Amino acid sequence: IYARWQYPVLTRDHTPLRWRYDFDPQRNPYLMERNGINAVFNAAAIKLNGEYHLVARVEGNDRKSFFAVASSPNGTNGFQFRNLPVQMPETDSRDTNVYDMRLTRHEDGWIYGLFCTERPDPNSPGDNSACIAQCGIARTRDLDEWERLPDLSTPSPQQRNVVLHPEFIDGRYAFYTRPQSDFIGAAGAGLGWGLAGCMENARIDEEHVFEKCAYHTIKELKNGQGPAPIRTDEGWLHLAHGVRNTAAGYRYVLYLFVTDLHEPWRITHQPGGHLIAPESNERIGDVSNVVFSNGWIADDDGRIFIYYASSDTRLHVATSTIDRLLDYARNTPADPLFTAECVKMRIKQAQ
Ligand code: M1P
Repeated sequence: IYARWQYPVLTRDHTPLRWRYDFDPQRNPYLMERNGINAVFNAAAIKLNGEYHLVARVEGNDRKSFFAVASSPNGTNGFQFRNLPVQMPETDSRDTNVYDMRLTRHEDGWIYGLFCTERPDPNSPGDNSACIAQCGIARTRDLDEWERLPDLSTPSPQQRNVVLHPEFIDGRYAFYTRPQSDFIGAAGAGLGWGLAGCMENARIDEEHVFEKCAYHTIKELKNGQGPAPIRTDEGWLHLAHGVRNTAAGYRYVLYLFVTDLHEPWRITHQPGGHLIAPESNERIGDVSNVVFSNGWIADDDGRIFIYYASSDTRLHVATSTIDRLLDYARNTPADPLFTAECVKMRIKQAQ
């Protein structure tokens, strides 16, 4: 279905040495690291001016994440970070942490970056575990200069994994959301859909869940939209993550589905099970047994570059084509939800 490339495309060792070391012998006589980087993972992706660009989540040893652009001439290797990380403007309410950007080249002409902004919960002062996740919005033309816009407002108390749809729907901006009851929990919910009149003060008044979690599936506990969907002749191709709970903690896998071209909230094909699950070394990292994707690139020749991170630690690429992924979506059976049906499905195929 896809080719998994052997080596990660980005790791913490790819970050420029100057971000980590002070090379002034007066200030750093022992040449020791001053600003360690813990991980480079969950990257947005876009092809611009013939180059493949990632806006990676770079996490310092101090646990704070920031965004940094790394580019490659071919999309599968040779990614190099720009000299400096992104200086993301802030709103009046400072971001404690920002992460997991999704880039959308919108038909209005802007490139939007939607990301999670995390802040302490003002209603629980002193409780360090009480925090609020919301969707931050910024836009750019070149990935260098960013204009920050007000956060997205939705009926849900918290949001993560919000993604902007690339086209207007009924003249309005359309969003994939992930309503949450609290910071971690999205139990029983699913992927939401909502419309807003503008991006300068984006506000969704009605949010409806169109892709629900389900018992004994790969998305039993929660799910989240991956990158912005890709337009194909047969519908919008979506990548998402599904999460289930286990004795060893949460397991994150990636799955694919297709929605109608004119009604992008209506699912037309949903193959059962995962498309990508953690394998070998990918299973181990800061948050083990996780694969997560918020970036993919559809090239002009039909190739697709799927950038996925493993265990919140490093970033990989898998390559496929639109044709293969559509064939996968069309012909892989949906999850029949019952063991006996799964057996019947295999017997039918074997005969
Ligand atoms: O640790 C796994 C992932 O957890 C969160 O994703 P979700 O909100 O869907 O549970 C995010 O923090 C993500 O960055 C992280 O990779």
